Amino acid sequence: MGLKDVLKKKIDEHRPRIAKLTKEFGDVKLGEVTIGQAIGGARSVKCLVTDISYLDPVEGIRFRGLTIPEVMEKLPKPKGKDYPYVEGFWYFLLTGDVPTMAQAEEVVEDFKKRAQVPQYVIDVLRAMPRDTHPMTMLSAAVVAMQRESKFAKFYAEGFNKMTAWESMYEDSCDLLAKLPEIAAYIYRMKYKGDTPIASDMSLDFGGNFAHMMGIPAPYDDVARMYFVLHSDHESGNVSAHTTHLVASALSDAYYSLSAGLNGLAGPLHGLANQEVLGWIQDVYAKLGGKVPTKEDLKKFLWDTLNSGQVIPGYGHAVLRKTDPRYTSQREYCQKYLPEDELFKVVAMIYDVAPDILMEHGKAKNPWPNVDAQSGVIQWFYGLREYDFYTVLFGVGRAIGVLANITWDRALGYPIERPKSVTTDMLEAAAGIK
Ligand code: CMX
Repeated sequence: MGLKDVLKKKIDEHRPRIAKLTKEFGDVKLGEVTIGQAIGGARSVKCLVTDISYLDPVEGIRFRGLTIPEVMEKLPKPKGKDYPYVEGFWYFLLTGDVPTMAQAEEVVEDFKKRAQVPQYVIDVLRAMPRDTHPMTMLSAAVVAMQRESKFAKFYAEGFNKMTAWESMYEDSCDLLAKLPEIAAYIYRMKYKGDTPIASDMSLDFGGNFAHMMGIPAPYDDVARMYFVLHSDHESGNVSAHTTHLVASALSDAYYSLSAGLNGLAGPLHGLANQEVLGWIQDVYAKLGGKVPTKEDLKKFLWDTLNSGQVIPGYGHAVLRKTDPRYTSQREYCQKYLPEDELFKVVAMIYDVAPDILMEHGKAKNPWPNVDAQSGVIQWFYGLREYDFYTVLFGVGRAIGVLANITWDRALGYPIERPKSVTTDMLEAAAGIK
């Protein structure tokens, strides 16, 4: 059975569970909402459902029940490579089944048929001023392709709730398969003297991306690792939630992903990895262009905090421990670039920042998140244009959010519409008015 057939079976099995919960247990309470949560970004309010990934505050992310090391170990890898096929990971996120090598390779072949980027998308990119942020370019390229949407056509021709997921799945595969070429095109056009490299259809998602970026091995494995790590972080983060929210209006995958990418472009979310590297470089330059002493570094961190800035790459809205995505990349650095000066600075920040953040007393989580490590690896392999880093995050994040909106349609989730209240109402609830 191919991926779509396996997915259909899973959807048919899953639908009665949701129907039963809604019909018979719809009134069961999951929690209460406080004034603090209503004002404070709905932190910890349990009102989203996803089976693609779950974020435990202490343990970190599990994809379909597997930890990051388990995913990296169990999923099929291209021959001679250390990290799994992105296509196999897509299979895994959609179905919850670890694919066999043959199943993963079937998706690799399927993606190749979907991968060609229409010329008008290239024209759209080329028409934009070259100093446009690459996230703006990525988002624009995605929404420009909306005319390709099979879901939108399906809706226009007479919508059927039971089969709507099929065209959402088709759009998601079409879109995902094109992202490596779009991202690499933006990179080569914007930063490498407008020298795009043609796609090599003999390669998988990660391999072809590295090839089109013009960066030799092991960057293909770095790309696979990076895309898997950044794919999903349950549903409440800005990019995942935005994509889900927009899709809940029956907007198609192109509209929805483009919106999610715009959220990812914010400095408190995906843009943080660009900010981290700029900040680390600043640390490095200001402290003499060498690995600083711990004392100098501590002072620099305090200066950052005292000037009202956050320490980028540290803290998290849900996590309360070191992010396993950070750990995974740290292990990569320890293996492949232990002597790299920037990695040494990053490692030293890890030694001193948590204590300082604890003493500072504001951040609920003083530990690093994914963004504190990722830029250093990219820098090491020559990808030094750090405003591009969020684009890499965006390609990875697309895997998770597209899997989610395919399931959203499969389970017929309704349009999202939480209720708002006024400040007067809050004061009345607080008994002060
Ligand atoms: N440095 C300094 N102060 C920090 C901090 C940090 N790294 N992290 C949180 N704080 C501060 C907050 O700004 C907030 O201060 P105010 O009360 O003055 O507003 C206070 O601590 C409480 O915040 P929190 O509840 O711990 O964190 P939030 O859930 O509000 O925000 C996050 C989470 C990630 C936005 C925040 O920790 C932050 O700004 N970190 C730096 C940016 C970053 O690394 N973002 C990447 C997130 C990863 C991802 O995108 O998945």
